[in-house]
Amino acid sequence: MEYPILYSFRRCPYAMRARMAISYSKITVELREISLKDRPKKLYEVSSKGTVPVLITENNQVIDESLNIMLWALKKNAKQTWINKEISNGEYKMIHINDTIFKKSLDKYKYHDRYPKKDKKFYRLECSKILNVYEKKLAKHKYLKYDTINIVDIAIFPFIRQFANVDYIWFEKEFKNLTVWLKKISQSNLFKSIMKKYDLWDTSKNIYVILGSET
Ligand SMILES: N[C@@H](CCC(=O)N[C@@H](CS)C(=O)NCC(=O)O)C(=O)O
Repeated sequence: MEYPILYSFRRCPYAMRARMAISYSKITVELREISLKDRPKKLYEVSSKGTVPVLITENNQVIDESLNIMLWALKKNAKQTWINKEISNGEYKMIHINDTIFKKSLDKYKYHDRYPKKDKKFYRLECSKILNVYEKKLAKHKYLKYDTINIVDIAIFPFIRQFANVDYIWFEKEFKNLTVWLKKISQSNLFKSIMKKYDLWDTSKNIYVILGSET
């Protein structure tokens, strides 16, 4: 039996959210763990962008955007509760803000030495403007949209995790609600299940990974 193929990199936040949706939907994929520094030619053959994650479905459809991989996985899961049939405009907008504005400021905060025009605190403040919005939302609900976990939580979580890890003590003091939210997702079986370590993909062996967990 041939399974869908997922090109992935363990620590990539986009790949993490794709793996979480696949795992949540209990889909079996052939996981191909790659090194970003030494990407296999095959990756560029399937998608010229050369980014991860990339999914090749059982019908040979190539999906090279992590959000689309999440939606593909959720559509296969009749019991999923992360979206209401389709992703809503509001959900899409929140994820888009994360992937554009927040991601840019996050990279500058993480690698502030490479962006000497401003200092680390400036980039941290830029990120915090968006995090403050989440902090307020979490004062009303357990998760970013509702009291139950939603696609927005999962799509945004790996990026907030990166932000928190730059200076966790500061993060914890500044964002109390986000700290609780982050811990809940980080400690979930779902997240643990997708962070297992795999050997790099070797063209001579296929690594079959059965992703499947409960939130
Ligand atoms: N919009 C893409 C972004 C994926 C992405 O940028 N992945 C990073 C790894 S975290 C990557 O492959 N970077 C290599 C590059 O940009 O050449 C998605 O959501 O899948």
